[in-house]
Amino acid sequence: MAKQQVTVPDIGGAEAEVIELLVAVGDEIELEQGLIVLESDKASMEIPSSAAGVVVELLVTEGQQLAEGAPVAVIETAGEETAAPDDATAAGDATPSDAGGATAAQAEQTSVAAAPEAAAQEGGSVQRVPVPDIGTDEAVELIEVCVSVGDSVAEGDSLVVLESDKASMEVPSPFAGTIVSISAAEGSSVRQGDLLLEMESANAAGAPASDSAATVATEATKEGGKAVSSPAEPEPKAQAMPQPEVAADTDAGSVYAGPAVRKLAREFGIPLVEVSGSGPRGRVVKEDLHGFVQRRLSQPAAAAGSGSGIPTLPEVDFAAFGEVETTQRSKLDKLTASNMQRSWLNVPHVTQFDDADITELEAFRASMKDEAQKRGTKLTPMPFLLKACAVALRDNPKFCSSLADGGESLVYKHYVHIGMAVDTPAGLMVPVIRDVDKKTIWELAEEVLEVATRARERKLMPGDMQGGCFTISSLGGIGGNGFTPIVNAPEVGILGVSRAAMKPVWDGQAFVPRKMLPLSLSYDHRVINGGDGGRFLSGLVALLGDIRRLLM
Ligand code: CAO
Repeated sequence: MAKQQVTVPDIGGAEAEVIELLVAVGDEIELEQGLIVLESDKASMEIPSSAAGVVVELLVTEGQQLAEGAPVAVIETAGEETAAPDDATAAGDATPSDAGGATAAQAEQTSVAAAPEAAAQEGGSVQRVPVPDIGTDEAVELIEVCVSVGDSVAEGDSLVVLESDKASMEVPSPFAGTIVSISAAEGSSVRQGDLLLEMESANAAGAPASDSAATVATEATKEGGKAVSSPAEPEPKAQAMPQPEVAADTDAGSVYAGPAVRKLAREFGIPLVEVSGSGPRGRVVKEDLHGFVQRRLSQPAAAAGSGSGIPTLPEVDFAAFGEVETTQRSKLDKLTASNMQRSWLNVPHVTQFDDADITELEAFRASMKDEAQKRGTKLTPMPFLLKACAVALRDNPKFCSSLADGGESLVYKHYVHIGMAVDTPAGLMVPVIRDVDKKTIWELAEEVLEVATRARERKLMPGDMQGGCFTISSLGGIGGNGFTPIVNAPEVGILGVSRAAMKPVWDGQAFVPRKMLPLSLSYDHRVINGGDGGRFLSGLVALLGDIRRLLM
């Protein structure tokens, strides 16, 4: 075990305030993990650890003013004890390999690479503006392009904002002029020397207004082998990464926040301007982002009209009004509830009603009772309903379709698979009877019995409940004279069947007793209009009124 002290790197001479402690004693940290955030009147920066290990001492407190070389923390590492690192290795972006000659070489390059380069153009006033010295060889993200082609900018105006995981920085315009072209794209990775944009100088001679501004980071000195700029200098905005400006995100330009917080906010799509800062001088800290997200997540429950726009129902303490018992809902119940809600919310429903005169059908059905018994089956109205629907679907193919491509197209199914709602002790299930159009009434009668039994015994397989084109929900055996079924999306239609009853029907001369079957047809009004619905339902009524038509 060895102990290593982390000190404040070169921060350009001035003192800076500790505005945030990012670690606590006992924390296990990684190499380059931020320890504290320092902030001057010009920039905020994270001071990273120069070692991986455990924080055994934290030598600073919030609000303290620190200068270069001040001890920050002691890290216990797994390796051998080493002397306190020099400023360069403790600096924000400085890994040991950055120190010494390599970084000095970078600094050398800076004055060349960051300088606007005269483009080989007629008149010579168009200048190329590259990425200045950003104190690292690594690529950084270009998070914002602050200008557009044609914009007139003054010297020092922000052109782009760059950000690493440690700092964000503006790159200011090296001279006054007009933006001619922009090469860099938001979200791209750039390195020192990469072309950002081209500008036409406002200066008649076509030269940069001032060398110091033009070269952006050319004031960099080589202290400890590391390029730094002096914050005391009025002009340079973009400096080596240890001295980033608090990013001037246009939306969040006035927001006071450090780079890590800005990065986190961007990752979560949090508009920083809407976050109130609880840090020193109103600075937005990570906890403010957490609080913002938590508040946003809880808003739909609290505020009507927010989120999806559907106000949630308030929780009620029913026990306050009398004795209650709470039971857990089955998975099936909850699944049905969620499917129902999804369909109800997504599908614009219309329900049409009609009564089918099934007097003759019922007479026929009664006449077949013995034969059904001999066949070991039961002939309820359901097989006739299935068959009639299959014919109605054939005659009205839109009812056998589904929306696709987000509503751009309709898929017409050339098969007739009909779902049948089954009331089971475990909840509602909808097994699908396949190729109804190809089966006889006897075959359908057997299958209705068989799938209803399997549903009630919970022996249906998932595949038995898939692939339906249309659904029949019959409450005829239970009761009621009408209801509005919910479309089983992505199907577009569902038939509700209520209990048949004898009713007086006017035959033109007198009221005659007829067995009338109440039908309700719900459909997706995005696909089916009232005319389609009317044709389907009256066709169905005609088929059930005279079952010889099923043969046609
Ligand atoms: N009018 C009058 N009587 C009817 C009828 C109707 N519309 N439909 C069925 N009946 C009669 C049957 O003929 C049978 O009488 P008998 O025993 O005298 O022959 C009795 O009612 C019971 O029929 P059934 O319900 O067992 O059989 P079925 O083929 O008509 O229906 C099934 C099968 C599985 C659809 C049904 O049992 C069922 O579960 N229905 C509930 C569907 C449901 O829950 N829908 C709501 C979904 S949304 O919440």
